[in-house]
Amino acid sequence: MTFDTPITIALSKGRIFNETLPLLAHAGIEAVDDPEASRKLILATNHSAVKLLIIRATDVPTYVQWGAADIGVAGKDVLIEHGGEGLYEPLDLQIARCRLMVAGAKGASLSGNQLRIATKYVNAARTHFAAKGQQVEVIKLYGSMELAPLVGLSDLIVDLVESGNTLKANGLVPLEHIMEISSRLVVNKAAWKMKHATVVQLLDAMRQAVESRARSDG
Ligand code: PRT
Ligand code: MG
Repeated sequence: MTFDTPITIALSKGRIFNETLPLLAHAGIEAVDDPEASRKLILATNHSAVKLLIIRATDVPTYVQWGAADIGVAGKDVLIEHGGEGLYEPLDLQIARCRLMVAGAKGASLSGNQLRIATKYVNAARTHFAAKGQQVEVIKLYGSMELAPLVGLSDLIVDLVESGNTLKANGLVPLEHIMEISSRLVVNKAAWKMKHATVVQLLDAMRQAVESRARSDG
């Protein structure tokens, strides 16, 4: 691919950066610096027109919404909490996969009204319990949700589960599956129009990478 139009891509460090890099490589984009080694927040790539912004996972939709980045990669969990305003979400990258679950102490009751739910995922939790016709009290936390039921802050938590080790280490068990989570490519709505050819080219190359990996995984 050639890039005549400047393109800025917002990514978070860690699993999203690591799993997005091979997909970008399929579009011919390679990072010049390693974000784990560098303190730079704007990383150059092998194309002078393409830059990577390294930001907090929860900030990715905000940068893309306001056009500070043209494109971003964000977990579906983060997109649900953000609301998706100003964004298109054209591609499921099938990376950073996990499950959003209700968890609690073994044998904890899932039914009843006025249950207290501690979570970082307030929108997703409210929607889930409302769909079951259950009135719950949602307590917003920013991390370490597993602690809440142990000290009586909440009856249950809503959190992401991958291996289940974090729950297990704190004597909790997954109780109810809410949804499968993966990361999505998001595009600023104005960039989608103004930089259409370049964005679509990049999108198609990444889609091919996702599809060929899905085929080789069976
Ligand atoms: O860490 P930071 O506060 O900077 O932000 P973040 O946690 O939002 O970012 P990051 O990079 O950790 O996660 C980015 C995205 O990866 C999330 O938005 C999810 O879409 C996705 N993802 C995939 C996960 C996990 N797997 C995951 N296991 N995000 C978080 N976790 C956490 C989970 O919250 C829990 O604390 O890992 C713990 C559970 O893991 P297991 O393996 O013990 O079950
Ligand atoms: Mg994290």
